Amino acid sequence: MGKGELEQTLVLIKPDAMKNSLTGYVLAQLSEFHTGLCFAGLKVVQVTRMLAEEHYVEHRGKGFYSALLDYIMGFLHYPDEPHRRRVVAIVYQGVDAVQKVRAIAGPTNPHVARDEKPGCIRALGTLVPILDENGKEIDQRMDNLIHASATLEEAEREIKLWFRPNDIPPEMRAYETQGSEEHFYYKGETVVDAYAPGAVCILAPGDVAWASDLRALQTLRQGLPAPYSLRSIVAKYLLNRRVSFDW
Ligand code: FUP
Repeated sequence: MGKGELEQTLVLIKPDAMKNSLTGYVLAQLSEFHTGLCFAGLKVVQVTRMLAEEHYVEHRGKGFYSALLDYIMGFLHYPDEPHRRRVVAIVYQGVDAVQKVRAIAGPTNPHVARDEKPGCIRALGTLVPILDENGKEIDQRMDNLIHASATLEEAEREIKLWFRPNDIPPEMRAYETQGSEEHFYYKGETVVDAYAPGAVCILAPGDVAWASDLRALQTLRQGLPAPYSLRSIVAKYLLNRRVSFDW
């Protein structure tokens, strides 16, 4: 497989698309027949706050940030049905994967999408005003049905944020992997090498990890600064696990 053919991008089918039964429509729009792209990974995720915060880290502090987290976690579309708060996360692979998917997704703002690119997926989305405690509009939330990585760099960051290597068949992994030779446990915002009550095992000897994660974990365990935050590494290992405490 050539380098270009290994290009990957992350797509999230968000809770508004799930609620409106648009999953099949999105998959059809992005199908191999239309795009030449194929699945490298696909999973159903109940989005934790940790994952939501890391995914949208560039928007921290903005007026719509809190609403954006509630949206991707499914609270807004499924307030009374926690079991339905899910996102479908997909890694698409193939030539020009990032640009092809962005083109079919369309502009971020659904109103702009309708004006500028009728027929794109996000043209079916909507805008929701965000109000302050006095009912004054302070910002707007864009319910735009899908996320699609904007650049190759974002795609790598996002795929490593949502997917473990083992979620993707070995021949389809686009980024360097490495086998762990040690245990790594997550405990109270730190990484440690031995189990203690409340600790969660992230990696065990023999497990396959993204090489960049493993290097960062080793650095963080020594208390040194790493290029990636601990939460951006461990979030994917905490997905869909039923545990006694919340993240
Ligand atoms: P995109 O890369 O197209 O997803 O766009 P951005 O990274 O700029 O925005 C991320 C998400 O924030 C979008 F899906 C929509 C949401 N958003 C709002 O809800 N309100 C805004 O004012 C801007 C963005």
